[in-house]
Amino acid sequence: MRIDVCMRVDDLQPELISATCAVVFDVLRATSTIITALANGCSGVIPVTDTEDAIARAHQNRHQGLATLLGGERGGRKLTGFDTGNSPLEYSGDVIAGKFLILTTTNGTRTIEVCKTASNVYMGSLLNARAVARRLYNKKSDVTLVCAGTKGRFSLEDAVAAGLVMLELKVLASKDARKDKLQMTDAATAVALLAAGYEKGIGQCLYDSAHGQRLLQLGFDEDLVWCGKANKFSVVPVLDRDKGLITL
Ligand code: 3SL
Ligand code: MG
Repeated sequence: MRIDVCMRVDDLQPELISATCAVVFDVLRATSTIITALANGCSGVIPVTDTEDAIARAHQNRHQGLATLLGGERGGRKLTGFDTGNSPLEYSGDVIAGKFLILTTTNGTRTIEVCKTASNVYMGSLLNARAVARRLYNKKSDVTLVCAGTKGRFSLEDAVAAGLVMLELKVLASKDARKDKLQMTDAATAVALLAAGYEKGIGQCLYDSAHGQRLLQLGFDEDLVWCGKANKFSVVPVLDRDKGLITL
């Protein structure tokens, strides 16, 4: 199994990932939010890139009698008229269980859209890194770990989460007698080395990152604590590309 890493979504060549599984990482905060919502009983997340489309999709869902929340952010802040923002802490079980979530965010939902050409599209973050590694290792197909980045720039926290998945994959491979288990590109080796540097406290990468500092300025201190909890969940959300729906 060959593992590559795309350091920012703008570098992704959609045709090159069509034969691979893709894992989307937007640790701060879209994929952490999606993972939290689904782990707390959300019926499904519909990622939408455009705010007007998100509003229309929420109307459509409600018209069909489906319990639905409209969530999302621009500039990190909840959008006017939306039910919820993009903080994972807003999606506790009492709020989200049994409901669909229409979610639009600046980088994360765009990255999910771009990855739709992949054979399978999973959601990854620090919260579920071990579970993602297990799913990928069992599947044995080639993989592209796709870091969303922030507005076209590299984001440290996404690369560290991809690296944590790499470290977990290496643990699985070390226990497996098969030869030729992991073929890592230089990018995959780089993120593994990066994550290994944080092994004693991986959540620190959120405080070292530019977007983490921006969220602290906006008052989202608790989001950094939450998003830094490595392997809190064993769920691996997957996108149904035809329905545009993410479920477990
Ligand atoms: O860009 C995104 O998708 C968001 O996760 C960014 S924010 O953390 O909500 O600002
Ligand atoms: Mg981000």
